[in-house]
Amino acid sequence: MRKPFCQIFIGLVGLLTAHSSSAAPDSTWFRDAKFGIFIHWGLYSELGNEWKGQSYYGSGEWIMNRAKIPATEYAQIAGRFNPTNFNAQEWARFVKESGARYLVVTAKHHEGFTMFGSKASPFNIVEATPYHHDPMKDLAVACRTEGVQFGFYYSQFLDWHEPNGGGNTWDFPQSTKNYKTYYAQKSIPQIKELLSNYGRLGLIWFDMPGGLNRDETLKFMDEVRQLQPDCLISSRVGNGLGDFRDLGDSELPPHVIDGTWEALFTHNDSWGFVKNDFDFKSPREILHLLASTSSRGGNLILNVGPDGTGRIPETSQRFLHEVGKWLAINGESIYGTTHSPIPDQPWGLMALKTNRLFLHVFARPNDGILFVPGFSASAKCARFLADDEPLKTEQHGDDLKIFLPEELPDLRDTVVAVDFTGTLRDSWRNRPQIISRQFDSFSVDAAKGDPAGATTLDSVTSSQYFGNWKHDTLARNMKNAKDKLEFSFRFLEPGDYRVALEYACSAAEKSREGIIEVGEKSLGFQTLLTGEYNSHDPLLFIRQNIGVIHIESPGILPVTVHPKTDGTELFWFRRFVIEPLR
Ligand code: JFZ
Repeated sequence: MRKPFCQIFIGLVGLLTAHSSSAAPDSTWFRDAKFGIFIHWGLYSELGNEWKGQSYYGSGEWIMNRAKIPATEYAQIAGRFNPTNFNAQEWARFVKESGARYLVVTAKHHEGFTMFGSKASPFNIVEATPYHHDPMKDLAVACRTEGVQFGFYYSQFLDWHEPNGGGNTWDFPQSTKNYKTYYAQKSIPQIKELLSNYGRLGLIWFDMPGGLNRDETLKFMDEVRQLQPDCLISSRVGNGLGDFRDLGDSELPPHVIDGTWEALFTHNDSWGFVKNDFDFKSPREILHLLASTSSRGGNLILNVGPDGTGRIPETSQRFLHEVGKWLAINGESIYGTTHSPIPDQPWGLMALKTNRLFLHVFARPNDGILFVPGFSASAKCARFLADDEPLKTEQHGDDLKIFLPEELPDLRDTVVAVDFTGTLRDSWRNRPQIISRQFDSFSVDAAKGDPAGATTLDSVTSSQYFGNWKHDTLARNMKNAKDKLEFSFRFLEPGDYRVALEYACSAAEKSREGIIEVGEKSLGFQTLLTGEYNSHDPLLFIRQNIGVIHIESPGILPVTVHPKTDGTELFWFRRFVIEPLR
């Protein structure tokens, strides 16, 4: 009796696995890599956000859409696209020396032009430009030589060149479009070319899904799986699918996120090359982004935009070289780590590797004492990664103190490695926020609070230049007195502290009364106008000093903010700023 049942069962499993080649591939290499470089490169790189004598600001790869350039006129740019400064070895070495472990390059962006040779459309770099060469072939080889994982970005739905592609309604009316035709004739054939002609790909980065339902997306993914079962697929394939999750552009999550994910930032304020954009993030800012994403359990992919000749901006080269030098010394604290069991501290943040906790010290406390709360294991030894110098430690229960010298090896991010025995309990949430006299100012973000009543914590998107998105986690919907945001603050030292609030407030909310309770003490305030919210404009915040509190003795105090009376929304609350007064 048993045997036939077993056979039926095995037969069923066999059927299921044969039907679907969509088994998720192993993403270990990606999770361990932690740092990737993104390159946006296309015909838009030739324009640099200038069209007919006019300068545009913000994401340069959108110029065709913003200037509503007719597809036939835009296509003529290809006739002068000749990237003679492109050097695949140099690009691959740049990625390698930045300390990044993977490269993602735009094979086709929304403009519809492919940076690789394609039989599916003549609108490609080999056929339509004087360059007559496939740079992606060289790049794939160069990356493999350097040991860098290689992947393509491919805009699978938006294609402003094609009548049936998504997005271009200035040339091709919506009513005439047939997306199925576009997928069948260009998108899927080109994806097959990418997966067939460039060797093994680490990943394929789809973007801006459209036109497909869940089943169709699964079928679409299957096309990839069949050609390269190990190739990871980004979540922007759509319908909640994909092998790793991409956050919103320039979004850093306030908490640990489980699973495999990637935060994406660009080095200046555009993805594609922009002539007038010199707003580059400093090496320090990049290092902080990298440590922050590792600490929350994810990857950082940082974009650079080469110009139309194939040159990566000199500032990007220099600053990423600095990042690479730091990683050569401190890489152990990034690669292969898992999220920190302990949340961000006033001095910096942490990441974990089995029995070693890495402390990224962004700022030295003025008394040189690094305070690590929630250290539930036993610390054995602590040292700088930079010079192996052992550091004195003291542990009282879950409080660990590490004594730093006067000078730190790296003012941007000094890494302290702490070896321990036992287990570090995961205590990211509901930890008291440390406030002391060790710094001049302490920020406590709304995201660290617990909403009560109708209060919600929301990621609110706003924009500076076009496509330069900003994200803030804000406490909202605090309308009635019982709609609160609750924190606990741990004051390490007695003294006077100023409490300030940072928030946005529209006309409807203006002049509402609110209360901050710190232990027994209560501070009243009235909201001030900052302006109306519009996702395509910057969201402005005010920092309002509320008052001074006197702390008699060290300890943990509950801190709550809420409206004084029932009514309209109080404000959109971003953070507390606490300053020890001297
Ligand atoms: C897309 C592109 O439109 C843009 O040009 C660039 O390539 C960027 C990396 O990706 O823009 C997006 C896509 C998704 C979100 C935001 C911008 N999102 O989910 O927040």
